[in-house]
Amino acid sequence: MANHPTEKQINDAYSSARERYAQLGVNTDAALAALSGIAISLHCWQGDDVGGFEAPGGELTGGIAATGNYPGKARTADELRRDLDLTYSLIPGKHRLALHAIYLEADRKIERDAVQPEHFAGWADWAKAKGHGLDFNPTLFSHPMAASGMTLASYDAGVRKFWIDHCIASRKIGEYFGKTLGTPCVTNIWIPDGYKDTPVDRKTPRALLKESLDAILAEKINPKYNLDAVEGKLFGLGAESYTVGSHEFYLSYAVANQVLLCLDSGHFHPTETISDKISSVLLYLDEILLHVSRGVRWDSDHVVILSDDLQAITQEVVRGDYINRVHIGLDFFDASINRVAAWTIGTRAALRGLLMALLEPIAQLRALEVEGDFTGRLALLEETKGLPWGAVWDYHCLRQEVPVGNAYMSEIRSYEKRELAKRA
Ligand code: RNT
Ligand code: ZN
Repeated sequence: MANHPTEKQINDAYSSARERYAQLGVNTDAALAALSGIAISLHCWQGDDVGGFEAPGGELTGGIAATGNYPGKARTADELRRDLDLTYSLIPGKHRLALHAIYLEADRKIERDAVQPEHFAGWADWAKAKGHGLDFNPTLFSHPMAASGMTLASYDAGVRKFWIDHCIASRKIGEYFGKTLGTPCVTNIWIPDGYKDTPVDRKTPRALLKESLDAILAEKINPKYNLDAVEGKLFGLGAESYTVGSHEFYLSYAVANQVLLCLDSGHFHPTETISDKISSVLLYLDEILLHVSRGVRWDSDHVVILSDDLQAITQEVVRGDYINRVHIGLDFFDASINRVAAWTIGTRAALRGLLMALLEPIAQLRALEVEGDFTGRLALLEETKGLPWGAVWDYHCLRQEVPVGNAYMSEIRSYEKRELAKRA
């Protein structure tokens, strides 16, 4: 197709980009080698609007919402895996998948507190065959036991016990994934608990949540197989006034118990960024999990794009030398566009952000900063935005045998006709 570059054009553009970067002391080959080693955890729930495959499937609750009704959402695990296979084939590198407990496979109804590794054997077999690591999330929403809006922080001991058992069962599934695939599974706990209106007791639900988490994490699991993470947030739909698992709650909990903290970019005040938190948190924790998302005016979970916010996150990960300590997961769900395209665009954006960060003339920037030459620092930072990083990205895609530019759209369009259109 005439509107995509030829191999020669890509190679030529790369050679001149490589020279340009070398003038600034940046080795583009080393940057690409580093990028190739980063596995992003794609979130399964973009593929079906956080529906899952429980029988019977329920309505999405918990104060999160997928809006839109673009045709073709996956109705079964096999359909979801086919969609994911196409997605991974359009993204350079080897990447992971984050599952939620509601994506189990069973021929009868399995209660959440009874989920077992066997219900995820189909996923583990697939992941093993395709070379993906797996991550996991217990699902504490879209369920009658979460109807009150409270789960692990409920005043009802029976409700708490049910969800504690679900989370314990989830950690065992994480352990199974880690053992089967030879790469640790990050099992991330997020709960929706909160109040729509101002409570008079902010203390007791938090004390109950702490007690529940202690019970869930009581059994030690080898971190070679499973790593536990906890995810806080500011508010949810219907829980505007009080969220039990706030940032301060989980930051404290993670530090005190040395579990991973999950920072979701949509879970803070709109002008507050997670990029500024990474270097603080990693002084006190070995590892963290990110949920890279894009809130538009609120925690809306739009598809990740190459925004300033994303670049600030990737810069922090790279500049801080944190690549091996930060698990990068995605968390968005847009049902108004093609779901395979949503994954592809969002993941490619995250990788492009990482590449831009890996290509920074960081030695020079640091020297300017240490010298106190903030004028020079600003000038060079602005200059880097116009450097030919796009030529390096195209070359990377070519070498990794994935579509260059938005040529991935023609594959997605033909898949849409061939497969998605048949899903009524
Ligand atoms: C919700 C949290 C959580 C969910 C997923 C589906 O606000 O971000 O991570 O998006 O578990
Ligand atoms: Zn999240």
